[in-house]
Amino acid sequence: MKIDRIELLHLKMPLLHPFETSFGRLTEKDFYLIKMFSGEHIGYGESVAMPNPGYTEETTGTSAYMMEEFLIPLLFNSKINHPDDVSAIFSPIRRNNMAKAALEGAVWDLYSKKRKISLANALGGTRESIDVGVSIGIQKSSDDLLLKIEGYLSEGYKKIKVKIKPGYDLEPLTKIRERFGFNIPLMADANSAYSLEDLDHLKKLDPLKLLMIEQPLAFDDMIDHAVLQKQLDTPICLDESICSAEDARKAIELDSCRIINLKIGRVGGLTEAKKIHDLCKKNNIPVWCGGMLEAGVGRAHNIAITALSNFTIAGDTSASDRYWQEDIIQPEVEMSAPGKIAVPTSAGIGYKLNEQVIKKYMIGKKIYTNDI
Ligand code: OSB
Ligand code: MG
Repeated sequence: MKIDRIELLHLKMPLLHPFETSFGRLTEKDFYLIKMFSGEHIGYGESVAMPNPGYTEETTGTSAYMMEEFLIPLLFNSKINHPDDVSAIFSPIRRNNMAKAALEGAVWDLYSKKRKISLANALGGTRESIDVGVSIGIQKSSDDLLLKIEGYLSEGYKKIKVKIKPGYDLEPLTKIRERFGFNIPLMADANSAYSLEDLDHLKKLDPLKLLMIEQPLAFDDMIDHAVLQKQLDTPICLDESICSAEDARKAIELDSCRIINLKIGRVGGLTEAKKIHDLCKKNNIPVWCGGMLEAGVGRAHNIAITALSNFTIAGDTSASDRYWQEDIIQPEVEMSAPGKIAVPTSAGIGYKLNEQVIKKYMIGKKIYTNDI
């Protein structure tokens, strides 16, 4: 598969609602859309890095720099027979997983378009539709939070994930249980806001019977999470700490978590995501697909990987209209039934680009041609 040209389109899209976590507040998505040209086909990818290095070390700017300076030249200089080759091609570069995943995703899309199969099928996915939930940022008041949850439940979302931080945890979660009962699938995501010193406090979450608590401790920790898991009934789910299949293996061996949030960008691409999926399946660790407030192309990649069999818990990939006034794809991501999104069956990611919307939000464009 020869790549003729790569375009990096820099977009800034305002979020419909600001998204607040323990690491900051986001009002717009600043990202790169990748167009990869090969013969008559175009593959699409999206860089999911955030503008600031608060979630992981990468940013929109560092991912662009790594793509331009190192990853695109490596791709142009290498022979690609299968998208699985890309991780080996990128292996001289340490980490920078979101930059790698953005380009690798476009290669996977190209590959499936050339073979005229859906990306989900190319990855080995078998589901016709996926279950989806919603991740709700920190709200100004508990009333705002309860109102939002009521809306999402009525739309059919199958999992409610609430961001928490010290001082904003037991109270909102208790109010949710009081209001909606113990039957709603509820979980909390701390984005590394606690330490083992909070052990006694975190134990107070157990009676709330959360589906799981996501990444309570440090982003790069596995040992303390194992200590905490021993003391908690609530299953720990790791997000930030799992950046590779090797990380997943170690976390499983140490019993640092009982569930894994799988994000394509965080682990460096679809090939690595599939490896983690397979490893977790073998070890009876359920996975679900996390989100990075993606625009349509990233969202489409998430839907495709979620078609794999061990994605047994609803993910964070909500419909486009939860985030955007207008999305960059056609059709937009919509629920096909309450709490479900149909997995596209047409070739590649299964969505077309909406060039008009892209033009509206594009603030820059760089073109790299393969002269080799
Ligand atoms: O921790 O899962 C996270 C968004 C940005 C960075 C990190 C996270 C999130 C979310 C939102 O929780 C998920 C989404 O709706 O895309
Ligand atoms: Mg998370």
